[in-house]
Amino acid sequence: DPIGVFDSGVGGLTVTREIMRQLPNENMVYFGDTARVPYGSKSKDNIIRYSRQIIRFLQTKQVKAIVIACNTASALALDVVKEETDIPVMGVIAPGAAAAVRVTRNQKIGVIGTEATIRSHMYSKVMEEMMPGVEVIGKPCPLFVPIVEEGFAKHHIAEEVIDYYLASMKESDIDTMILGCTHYPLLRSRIMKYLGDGIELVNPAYETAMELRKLLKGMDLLNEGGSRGKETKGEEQKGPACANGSYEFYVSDTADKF
Ligand code: DGN
Repeated sequence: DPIGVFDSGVGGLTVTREIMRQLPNENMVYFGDTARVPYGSKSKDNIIRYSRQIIRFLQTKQVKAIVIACNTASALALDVVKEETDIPVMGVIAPGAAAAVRVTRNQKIGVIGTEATIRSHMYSKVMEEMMPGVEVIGKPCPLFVPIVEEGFAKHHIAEEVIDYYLASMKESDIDTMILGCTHYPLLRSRIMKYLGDGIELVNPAYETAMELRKLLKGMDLLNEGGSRGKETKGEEQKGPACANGSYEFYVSDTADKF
């Protein structure tokens, strides 16, 4: 049976890509809610409602587990929908948070994401449980999503916006920062260059694929038989993921841009 993955739109493909690389024998059904993107500015009630509808759709595809690739939906809806669903449902927040507390040496961690993700304080809550006393600085960076979607990730506009949003992170004494939105791994090298060597970036997409592997293995649901995909942790590797699975992609609006 396939793994179901969903997101507010195209962003969750960064998570799908990591799953393809790390679990190359799994089949996947992806749903991108392109009709209702962005989730980052929506209320919790609506995000829960959208997530329920998508989970119902994915279950008609006989998925064995569901990954909420969207940080916003993971932050606002995971706790609720997990209780209601009879197959495993995981999000991207806990894996990203676990990686960040593993990486930090000074217990000062930055988190960037949509307005809704940062406002939920979900990354902070999860990290505080894992590492009491950890200091977390959150910063919403809403313009990063359209910059990536409109193809400006390599344009100097991206640099200006990075400077606008991240100057305070750069000046702070965090040593780790979570890329808490599906689109941000596509700005990873730019952000890394801007922040310098002193700040380690964590990509929850990569960590989520690792956690998914553990979850499936623990439940005896993992399709093995291939080598593990290459470690990439971000945008650098081009081209297909050399995976063997079959993939289906669904969107709730026209697919041209997708
Ligand atoms: N997929 C969303 C997230 O990771 O929070 C970003 C896109 C959006 O809905 N604003």
